[in-house]
Amino acid sequence: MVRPNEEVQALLQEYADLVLITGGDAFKARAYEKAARAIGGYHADVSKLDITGLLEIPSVGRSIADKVTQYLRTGTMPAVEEVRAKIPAGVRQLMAIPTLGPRKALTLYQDLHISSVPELVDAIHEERLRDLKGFGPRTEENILHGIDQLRASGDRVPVNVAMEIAEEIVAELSALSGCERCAYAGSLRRMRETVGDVDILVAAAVSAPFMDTFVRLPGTTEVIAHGTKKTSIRTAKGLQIDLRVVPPDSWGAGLQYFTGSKAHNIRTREMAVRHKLKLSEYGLFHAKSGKKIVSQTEEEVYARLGLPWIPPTLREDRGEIAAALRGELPDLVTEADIRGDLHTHTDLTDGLAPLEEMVAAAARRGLRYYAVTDHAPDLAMQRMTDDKMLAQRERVRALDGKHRKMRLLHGTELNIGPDGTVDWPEEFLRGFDVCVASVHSHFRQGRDALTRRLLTACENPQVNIIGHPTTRIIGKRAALDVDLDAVFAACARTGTALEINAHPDRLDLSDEHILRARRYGVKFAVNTDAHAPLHLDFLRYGVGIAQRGWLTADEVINTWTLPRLRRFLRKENTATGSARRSP
Ligand code: DGT
Ligand code: CA
Ligand code: CA
Ligand code: ZN
Repeated sequence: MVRPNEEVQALLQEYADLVLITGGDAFKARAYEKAARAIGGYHADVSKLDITGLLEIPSVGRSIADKVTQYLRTGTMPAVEEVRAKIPAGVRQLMAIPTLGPRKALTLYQDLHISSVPELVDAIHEERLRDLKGFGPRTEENILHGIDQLRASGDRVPVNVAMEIAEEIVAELSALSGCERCAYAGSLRRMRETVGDVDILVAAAVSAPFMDTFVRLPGTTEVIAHGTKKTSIRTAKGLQIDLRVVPPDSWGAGLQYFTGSKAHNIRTREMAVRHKLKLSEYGLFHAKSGKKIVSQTEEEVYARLGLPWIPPTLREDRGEIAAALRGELPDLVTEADIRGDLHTHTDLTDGLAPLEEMVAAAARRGLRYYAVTDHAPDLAMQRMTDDKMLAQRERVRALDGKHRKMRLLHGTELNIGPDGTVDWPEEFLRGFDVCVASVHSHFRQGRDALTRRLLTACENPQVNIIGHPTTRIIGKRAALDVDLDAVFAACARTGTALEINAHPDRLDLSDEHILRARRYGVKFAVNTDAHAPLHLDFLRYGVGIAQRGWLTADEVINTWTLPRLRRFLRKENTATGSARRSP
C-alpha cells in the first residue's frame, strides 16, 4: 500500500542521515535529502520509470538514479546497507530527537557509547554528558524536552498517512457485493492532526466477506483480531486498522458512535438519558421498553436528541452541544470555499517543480487565484537575489491570464529576522502582491524577544500573513515559546492574517490556537506551502484543522473574491495602514 516513491524517499533520507551521522560530506547528504524529497513528491510512480525517466526527476543525478534502479530491481540498496552496518539503529533514533542533530548524536555514540534513547536518558541523569564538549545543562534540558515530545507523538501517525490508507481500504471494501455503506470514522473522520488507529465501518447484512478481504489486503502484515463484528490488522508501518461491520439498519448509530470523540459521545449519551432514552452503537432506544427508535442515519440520531447534525470536526466536547442547542453551530469553511493559495514555492528556491508546472497544477484544481511566494534572500541556502526575484515576477506576469479562470499573484516568503525586521526594504516589498513572513531561524531567543519579534513583523505594513506561526513540526520541533495572545491581538489590530499551514507535518496554527486566535477577530489564510504539485492536495488537511478551530469562510481570506482580498492586502483602515502597496 505504500507508494514505491515513498519507499525510495525513506531509503534515500535514511542514507542522508547516515552520511551525516558518520561524519560524511554534508553536501552529499543534502543532495540525497533533496533527491529523497523530489522522488517522494514526484507525480509518476518511480517503479515504472527507466533510467531516463528517473533522470528527469529534479535533483536526481546519475549516481542516485543508479542506486534507485538497483533498489527497484533487487529490493536492496548496497550503499545504504554498507553504512547501516557501521551504525546501530538506536543511534539513528537519537538523531530523531528534536534539537539533537547528527553531529551530537555521533559524539554521544563515539564518546559515551550511547546507542538508544533510554541509554541517553540514563546518561543525562547521571550527568555524564557534562564532560562532553558542546553539551551543557541547557543542552540536557533541551534533549529531555525533545524526548518528551517524541514520546508525546508516540505511535500516532500523521493524518495524511492514515487518510491514504483509509481511502484505499474504503475503496476496496465498497467494491464488494453486499456492501451497503462504507466509511472511515474515529479521529480520522474528525480530522485530528495525528491518528492513533484507523476505524473503518461497513454496513452489510453478512460480515464474513468483508473481514476475510480485509485480513488479506496486500498491506496487512499482522492480524491482531479476526471476528465477526470487529477485525483488527496492522500494516507494515505499524498502523493499526479496525474494521467493524454493522447491520445496515444500524449505520447511523454506528457511525455516530465510532466517530467519537469519546468525550462527545459521553455528552450525547447523557442527553439520551435525560430524554429517558439509551444510545449505543446499535441505535437510540427507549430506556424502559428497549424499543428501538432510530438508528439509520446520524441526522436521525441527533434530531431525536433535539440537536441538528453536528459536523465530525466539531465533535470534541468543546462546546459544540451547547452551540447546537442554541442553534449557533458555525457554518464551517469547506474545501470548496477556498478560492486560492497564498503560500507556494517553485524550483527557484527549494520547490521541486518549475513555475509553469505549479501554476498548471493549481489551475487544474480549479483555484481562482494563486500566489507564488518563493523564499527571500536571508534564508541563505536558497541563494535568492533581487534580480532573480524580479525575473520571476516577469515570468509570473507573462503567465497570468494563460489559465482562463485563475489569476496569478507574485509574492514572497520573507524571513522574520531575530529583531523582527525582514529581508528587503519597504520599497522593494511594495512591488509584491502579497508577503508571507515566517520565522526560520533563532527559534530559542526567549519568550519576550520572540514575542517582540513577531509583533514587529505584524506592524510591518508590507507583511500580510504570518507563515506557520509557531514553527512547530509535529513530533519533531516544539512550538515557539511566545506570547500568542499578544501576537493574535497584534494581527487583529494590524490586518495581518495568521496562516493555517496545511502541510500535514506542520498544521500550524493548530486547532486549539485557532480557537484562541479567532476570539481576537483575527483573519486566517489556509495555505498549502506546496513545494511540489502533489502538495496542493494538502489543502484538505488545512481545511480540516480550520474546521476544528470552528472557522467560517468569512474568517479565511483566501475564500474571498480577489478584489476583497486585494483590499485586505493593502492593510488599509488599520493601525499600520499608512503605507500602501502599489496598485
Ligand atoms: P485515536 O484512534 O486515538 O486517534 O482516536 P479515536 O477517537 O479514533 O479513538 P478510538 O479508535 O479508540 O475509538 C474510536 C471511537 O469509538 C471513539 O472516537 C469513540 C468510540 N468509543 C466510544 N466509547 C468508547 C470506548 O469506551 N472505548 C473505545 N475504544 N471506543 C469508544
Ligand atoms: Ca481511531
Ligand atoms: Ca480504534
Ligand atoms: Zn517557511
